[in-house]
Amino acid sequence: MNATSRSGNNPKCPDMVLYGGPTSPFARMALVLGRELGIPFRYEVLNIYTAEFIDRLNPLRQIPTLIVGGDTAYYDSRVIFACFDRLSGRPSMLPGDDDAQATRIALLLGLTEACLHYRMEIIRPDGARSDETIAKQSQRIERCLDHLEGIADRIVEGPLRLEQIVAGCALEYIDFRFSTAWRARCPVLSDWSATFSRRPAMVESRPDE
Ligand SMILES: N[C@@H](CCC(=O)N[C@@H](CS)C(=O)NCC(=O)O)C(=O)O
Repeated sequence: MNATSRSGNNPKCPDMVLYGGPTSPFARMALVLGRELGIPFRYEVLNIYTAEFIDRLNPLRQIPTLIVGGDTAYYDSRVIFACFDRLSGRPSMLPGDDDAQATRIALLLGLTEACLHYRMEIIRPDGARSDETIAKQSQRIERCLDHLEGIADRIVEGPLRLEQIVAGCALEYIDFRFSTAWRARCPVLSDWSATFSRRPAMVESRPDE
């Protein structure tokens, strides 16, 4: 199998494997949620571009993919969040019927997706890169960050929940793949992110690169 184990695996539950990548923000969100909820699963890092064995289970061949019992796959990240939340038996970390919170999560996931598209465009070879796409994704990222700072109190207050995990991973991904310049003009989010990023599950899952 084209995958390597990562620290923090739990041998008590060999039947549940979460596949992620070395830098995937969506896989990191699922990993952090699972760890925070105390879900016993193994985490395997793979190169999604060569991991053909995944195709049979998840024809999208994307990460995160959760494999249960060796042959049942759950994806995408939102489905895995719900699986983990239900399996934990703990008070739910999902937004439930709080549509405003669900919308903030959608915004944070959209921000992450915009940053991923930005990154994929930036690394295309000379001649294939589209300045238009880069500008479009950059503007979307900046708009999302400004909007999020305006509603930051709603994100940073209250108990640990999926919304905060998605926010913490999304903001670090912006630092990692886009820019840290947002921190100067988004002080509430920036300060909160600096504290949140010290949680053990965030430290354990931080990309090495
Ligand atoms: N909507 C999916 C997006 C997952 C996604 O885009 N994963 C990326 C890595 S961050 C991936 O697998 N890329 C490989 C590819 O699409 O070929 C989710 O939320 O899980």
